[in-house]
Amino acid sequence: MTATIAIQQFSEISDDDCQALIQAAKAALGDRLLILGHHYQREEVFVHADVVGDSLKLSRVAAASKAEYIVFCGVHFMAEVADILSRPDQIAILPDLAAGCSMADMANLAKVERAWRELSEVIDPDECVTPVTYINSAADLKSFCGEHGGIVCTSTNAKHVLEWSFKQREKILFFPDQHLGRNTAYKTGIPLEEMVVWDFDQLMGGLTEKQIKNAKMILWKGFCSVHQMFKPDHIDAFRAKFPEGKVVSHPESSFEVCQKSDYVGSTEYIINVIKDSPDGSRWLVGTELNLVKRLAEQNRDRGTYVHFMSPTICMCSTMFRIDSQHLLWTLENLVKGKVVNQVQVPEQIAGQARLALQRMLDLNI
Ligand code: CIZ
Ligand code: SF4
Repeated sequence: MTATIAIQQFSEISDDDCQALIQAAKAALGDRLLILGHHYQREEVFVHADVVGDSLKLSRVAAASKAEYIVFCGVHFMAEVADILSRPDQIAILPDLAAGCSMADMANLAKVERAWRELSEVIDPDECVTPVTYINSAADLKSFCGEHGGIVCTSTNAKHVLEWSFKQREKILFFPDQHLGRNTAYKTGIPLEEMVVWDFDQLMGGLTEKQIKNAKMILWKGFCSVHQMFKPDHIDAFRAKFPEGKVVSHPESSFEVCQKSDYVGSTEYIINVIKDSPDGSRWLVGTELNLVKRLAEQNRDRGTYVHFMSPTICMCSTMFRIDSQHLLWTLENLVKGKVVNQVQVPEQIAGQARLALQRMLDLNI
């Protein structure tokens, strides 16, 4: 029996050499393999993806795929979603298991269950709160939502998901990203006064009984370390220099940044807004650096300038862990019939998580 090839054997292979070897491994695996690539992925890996997109698009592709192996160039929660939505005989793989999401890690099941228990001292959450988890969360939190009549959202469909959720129950507990929750709820017409932040390190989230009873939107105190780098001052400085320029931000950015932006939306939205803009326009973009660099590259030929919002380099450092060497390592093992870095969600979690994901997919947004 052949042994698994160790990752150490790949660390010395240059990026350039990896490119040809990855192509050869892909050719050997043919349609038994599907590589999915998230927009935030670095270029040398991104180019090998069979399908690129945001987590919503990629989760739909994973669900419809016939491939035996789904290699996800993204982060851990995305590979979990691919595993949950694919058939039991399909295998989801994450080329580096350390590629997590720091925002997803800001909520965990113990803390969310504690919040639910504490809320039940003041209101009956199963009667009046829809739990909504951003797709950037561990599978057991999606399962929690499935079990409690809740749902998953992505940044592309968050508004529709919140509208659905308010039809079910009068309040929402939204985790883990307070910014996506706040920016989206505001867009659906909820005033800031009806939103509170649940500080998971404090008893009762640091809130009074009255605050909880009056709130429509209970926002988990999580955030994305990449998107929190964008500041209103960056937008002011851009507008002072380029008054004709436009600003587009991701809703994981702060409320103040989103309010100052001309457009706010998910990665797919940002890509389309810039693609559809007139030749020669100028953009300031508040989202992950690899995507902004790609947009600058793709639009340069038509005289369109794309600027990154922060003066400091900030990219998704966890996504960055998926490099050519890890992708090649994964594929060469598959060629030899060896599966490395499989992401498998236990069925007792996957069942309810699938329910919460399916409620989202059924909205057809
Ligand atoms: O949903 C996704 O893929 C993420 C993480 C961001 C976005 O807006 O696409
Ligand atoms: Fe998570 Fe932020 Fe990276 Fe997105 S950019 S995967 S939210 S750490």
